[in-house]
Amino acid sequence: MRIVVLAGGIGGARFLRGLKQAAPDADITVIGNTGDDIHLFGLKVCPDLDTVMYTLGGGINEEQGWGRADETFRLKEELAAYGVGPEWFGLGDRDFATHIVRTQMLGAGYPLSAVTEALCDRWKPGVKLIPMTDDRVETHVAAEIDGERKAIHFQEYWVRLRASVPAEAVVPVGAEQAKPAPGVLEAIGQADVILFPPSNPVVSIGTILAVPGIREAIAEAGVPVVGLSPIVGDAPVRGMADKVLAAVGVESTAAAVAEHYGSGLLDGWLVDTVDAGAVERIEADGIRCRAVPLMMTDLDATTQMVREALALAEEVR
Ligand code: GDP
Ligand code: FO1
Ligand code: CA
Repeated sequence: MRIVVLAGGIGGARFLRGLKQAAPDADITVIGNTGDDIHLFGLKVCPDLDTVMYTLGGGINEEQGWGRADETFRLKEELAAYGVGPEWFGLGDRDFATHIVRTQMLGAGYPLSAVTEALCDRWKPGVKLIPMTDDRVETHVAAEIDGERKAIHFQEYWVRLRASVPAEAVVPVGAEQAKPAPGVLEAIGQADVILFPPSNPVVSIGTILAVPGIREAIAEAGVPVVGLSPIVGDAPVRGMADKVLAAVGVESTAAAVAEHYGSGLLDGWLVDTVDAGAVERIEADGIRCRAVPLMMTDLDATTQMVREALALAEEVR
């Protein structure tokens, strides 16, 4: 079975671990979000691609969900001693090596998709990980900061400000001109099922869908498209997705997120059992819906979630 997954960082990566366990023989292609990418210290950092790569490759900091296990911050300290920041973004020594290799290869002319493949030669994530695009896309957030309306990089909004001010707009800068990376449309066209893990609907999956051609290819693929809600009990399980959902006028409920994707895109949607009351409304919108436990507390719970998603895909096929 060929499975395509659109993934952000932590939510996507943890879901993928369950998918590998639930469908060990499947051919899995992951289309990764690159809107979170940021240039720091002259290096290209791809947080969501790295989170997927490290999580599936056994190098992730499990407690944090991002960055490397057994990490140190000597280089960051030395840079800070020169007064070189930003101090608010925690790049560790081990992680730095990834960004150096990536930046060197990009400088030599390799596209990000080829660089990602080369990095995965080391980590062997057991899936084909492709960035959504080889072109530069950067998510910016418009917000009022210190009495002034500004557009700042998504990472500055998320990590430095902890989404503490309302986001007025979320803009995937460059997306309109971006082309899907090689292999993205082909994987969608050959998929037997397409899954939206419980990733951020705006800044992870929304950004991937903003690359012209990807949304259309999914809608026209003619195979089941099934998503899992990242919102449980009217709040994100982790992080501040409610802040970016508000910016696009979507309530933080499992039903509102399903409607945001819409029945033109989604065939099936899983909500957590605490949101069972929303099933009827979602089905009335033309999206087949089931309420099952959606907390990725451990690998077995995650694997069971994935099985439910694959079962729903068979129901709507
Ligand atoms: P990020 O790029 O690291 O922010 O990760 P993603 O975009 O892939 O996923 C973030 C989303 O995952 C958040 O909105 C969380 O609510 C959701 N999430 C995290 N853990 C869980 C979980 O155990 N269950 C569900 N349903 N959602 C989760
Ligand atoms: N998230 C944080 O909250 N603080 C950090 O200092 C931080 C550093 C960082 C470094 C490398 C990397 O791959 C990810 C990192 N993240 C950090 C996570 C990440 O940038 C965000 O949580 C997601 O992109 C939000 O979607
Ligand atoms: Ca992310």
